[in-house]
Amino acid sequence: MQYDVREIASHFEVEGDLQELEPFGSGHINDTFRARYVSDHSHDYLHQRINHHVFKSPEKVMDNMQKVTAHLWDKLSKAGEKDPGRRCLRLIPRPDGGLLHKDSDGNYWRTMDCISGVETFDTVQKPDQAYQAARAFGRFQRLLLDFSPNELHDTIPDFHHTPRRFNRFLEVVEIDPVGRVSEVLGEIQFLKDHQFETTRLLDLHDQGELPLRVTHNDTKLNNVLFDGETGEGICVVDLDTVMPGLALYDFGDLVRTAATTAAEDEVDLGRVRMDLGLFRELVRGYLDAVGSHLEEAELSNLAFSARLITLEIGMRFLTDHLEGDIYFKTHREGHNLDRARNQFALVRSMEAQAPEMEGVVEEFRACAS
Ligand code: GN1
Ligand code: MG
Repeated sequence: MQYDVREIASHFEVEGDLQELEPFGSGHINDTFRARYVSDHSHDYLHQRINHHVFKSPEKVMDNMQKVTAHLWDKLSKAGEKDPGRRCLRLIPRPDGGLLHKDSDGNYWRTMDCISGVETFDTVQKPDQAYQAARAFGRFQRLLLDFSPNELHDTIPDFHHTPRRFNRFLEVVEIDPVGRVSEVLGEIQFLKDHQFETTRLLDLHDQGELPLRVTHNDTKLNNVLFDGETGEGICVVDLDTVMPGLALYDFGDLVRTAATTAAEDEVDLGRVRMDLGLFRELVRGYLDAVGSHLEEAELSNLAFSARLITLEIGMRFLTDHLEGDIYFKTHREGHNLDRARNQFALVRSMEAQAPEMEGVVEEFRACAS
């Protein structure tokens, strides 16, 4: 193993002796290990390396995470939740109370409880999972409605500033650092054809119609823990990017990953389709949890938000391909390009079904208000 996780783990207040250690999860940025500790009982923890090239200030990431989990924990307890530790992440400190350990190579590590008896999914296996995931993210949004976004750091500035992402993409096309531009002219044109849509949500925010909220900013399906027995979406994880943001980017990002049964890097583009039945479950779940608190412009852009964030993430994959794969982890040659093509196919499928998607939103928003 590349890291001395055993040594790293010794800096946190974990109980018992480390017995088993394995790489965990499918994230594109951080490295996560699940560790089993045994004393008179056995308990699992997660040790996670925060990628400090992406998160330039890990202390600020932890400060956000600590504040948000404390808020969620408090609200869950006050609402009578007997076991908040199943519905909210719990950070494990060092003996001096700090939440980070910097190893001898300059890597930053944190430790969390590993919630047991749960499952995660990279793709939806059945419609109820879409409903459950949306309800979990909707609940997360609802519990954070009274938490001021001003209390949080912008840990990755302009994270979902689609127009600035677009400008960066154009710069990279111009520089063509690794000589790949000529191979992807069709994909580049696809993005240029969509430029006019990239400002829509930020314009609405500037006009005062979309409020700044505390948002998750990485609402992939696999960031929801499902209870292994009941199938309920019980906990939202991966709080690295919790920041001030627009709720629509969160809803849209969930649609991107949970309204299709194809993986984000599926190369058979015939399989990459927005499934209206799954979209229906997502709208229903999200509005069940938080619909009555959303503003008019949030409700009326639910369908659009899915197209926008799918375009944005596809653009980020293509940009990374053009930069020589320096940001997202890749596992094969052309991986980022495969991902970008996949996302653009999904945008096309959403565009083809835009009226039907709007119809679904209309149907459920009547119940939400
Ligand atoms: C990254 O590492 P992971 O899978 O949690 C990325 C997200 C993208 C996602 C695409 C900090 O998330 O923004 O939507 O990949 N996280 C960061 O799958 O850039
Ligand atoms: Mg993430």
